[in-house]
Amino acid sequence: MSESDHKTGLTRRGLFGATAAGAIATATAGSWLASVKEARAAAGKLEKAPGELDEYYGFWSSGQTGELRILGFPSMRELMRVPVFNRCSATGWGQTNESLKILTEGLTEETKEFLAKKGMKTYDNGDLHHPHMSFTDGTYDGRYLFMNDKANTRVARVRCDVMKCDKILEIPNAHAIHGLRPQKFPRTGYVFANGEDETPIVNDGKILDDPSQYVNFFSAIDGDEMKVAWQVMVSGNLDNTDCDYQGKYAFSTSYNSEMGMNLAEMTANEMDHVVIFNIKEIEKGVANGDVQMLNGIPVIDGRKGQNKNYTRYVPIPNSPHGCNTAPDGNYVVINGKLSPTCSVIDVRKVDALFESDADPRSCIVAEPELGLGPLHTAFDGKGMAYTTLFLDSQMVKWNIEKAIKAYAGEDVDPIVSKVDVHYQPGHNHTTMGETKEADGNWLISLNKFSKDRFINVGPLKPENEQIIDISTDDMKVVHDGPTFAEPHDVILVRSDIVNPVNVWDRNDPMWEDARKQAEADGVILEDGSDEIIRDGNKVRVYMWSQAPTFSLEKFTVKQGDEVTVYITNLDDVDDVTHGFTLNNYGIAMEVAPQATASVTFTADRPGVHWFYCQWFCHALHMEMRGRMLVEPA
Ligand code: RUQ
Ligand code: CUA
Repeated sequence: MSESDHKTGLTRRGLFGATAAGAIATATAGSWLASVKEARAAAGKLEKAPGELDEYYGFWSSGQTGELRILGFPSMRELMRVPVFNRCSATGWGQTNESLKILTEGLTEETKEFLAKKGMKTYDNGDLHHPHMSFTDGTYDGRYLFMNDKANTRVARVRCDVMKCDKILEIPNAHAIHGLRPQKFPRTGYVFANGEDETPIVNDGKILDDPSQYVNFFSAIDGDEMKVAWQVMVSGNLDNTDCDYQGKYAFSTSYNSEMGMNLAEMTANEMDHVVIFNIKEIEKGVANGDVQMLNGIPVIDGRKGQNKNYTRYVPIPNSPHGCNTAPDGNYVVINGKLSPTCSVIDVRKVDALFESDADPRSCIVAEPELGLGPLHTAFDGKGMAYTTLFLDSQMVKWNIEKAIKAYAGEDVDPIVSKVDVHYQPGHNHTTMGETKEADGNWLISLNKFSKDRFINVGPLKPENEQIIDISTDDMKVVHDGPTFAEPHDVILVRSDIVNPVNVWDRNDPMWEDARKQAEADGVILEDGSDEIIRDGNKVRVYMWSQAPTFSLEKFTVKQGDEVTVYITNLDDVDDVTHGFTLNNYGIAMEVAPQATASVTFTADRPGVHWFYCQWFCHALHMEMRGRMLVEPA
């Protein structure tokens, strides 16, 4: 590519066709400078002076990185990364006994066996798409965050009091959990989770290339217990999901109602569908035993043609994707993706589908044509909807009531304005936008491509996130920020709703096992006593840390011993986190104030091995170290 090609973006045009050409056209000459100035002025509202706190928590997915990220919003300062499905070198997630318990206890026996054969205890990767907070009465309640793993069919929960993952559940029967939403009313309650990939009901290899026997599963997880409450078998695949504000229905988009196995087959039909799940009817069916038990889970048959009151299939134009309930509680917006439209379901018309066998499409009250590639919609709580247009690289603002009028035949244009975003937006989100407390302050666009937006870092580019001021009708992009793979989805939560602690509770369930073991060994974790307990070839080393020392300057074990090191951080001062890193043993863990962390390993390398604290905690942090002496066998 020549220099001039680069400047004019010809390669982009080549790659992205008309879409990129549109984006380029807007970025020319004087108008561009003027808009930069305007954007700067508006961006002032985002800035936070040193020490100034943000009004919102942003809970970000990280896609294929597998972690949850916490940002201050609107300043976009990254505050924390919470390891969930990934491994974390800083905190020891995936290595400490506490995290391994969480990462393994929710796996199916079959998966455990499969992993054990590879010498693994759990998966090392995940694909975290959709983080959502628990609800009470239609708004966030600050208890938990739930999130999916598309890669290995899991759902995880993060405790908002400590911002750590405390449960991970593999979802049996289903394959690839994609869409996920917590029940909004009366509370969470259920966490609804879509299975995206179709497979045989019993997927043990007896049925292989016979798609006519493939099904898909919709799961309702009990968010308090973190157990699958029930599943519904459906026709077609399931993409995204959301539920109503009445506690009656959940909605899932299906981009492959054809049950096709390749691109041509998957996009063959003019119409796909949304599956509507009737929660009360399904609960009744489960209670009455109208189920088959599959891997210990009651499964309702809600496939097309069952003619029971569990599900309804509403035809929707080709390949719908996002599914978003408006804060007024009346409308669910289904985003067209391949169709340039969004379909608006009126929740009040859904009863009739179940009670009177009304035409399934009778619940659709609007289908505005918005632009190319509508993926997700956000709301301001004032009757406006904001939809990402992936192919057009735009955000479109539209009026829901006007769209309804236009659908009814009135001559009104629901589209208020469009703004270019850079480039190819997927999810978007407004502040509190998926709750009844949507406040209409800010909109964020999570863009899949950054291309030439930043200095070049090689063939793998960052994604790009943009904040849009929606206080005026002509939306203004007021912030660009690169981010690593991949800002799939985000929620923006008013900061007063989230109230984490500064110091751990000594009796936290997180180290209940360590506490029990210490008790059995006659050790009291919190009184600062250190002990080395030998139990055959098992050695348990209990020590505590207080800046800038470990209670043991050395401990001795024999080559081949199975060693468990328990460390309790006796500091109870905000932000004095210690760590334990054992050199050349591949071991590191975080020990936050008043926490206990433990790690088990085999001391198969003889010699002197220093351990040190890897969290800078004190002027004498470098001196916070000790030795493990391993006697040769
Ligand atoms: S889906 S980019 Cu995994 Cu959230 Cu729409
Ligand atoms: Cu403790 Cu560094």
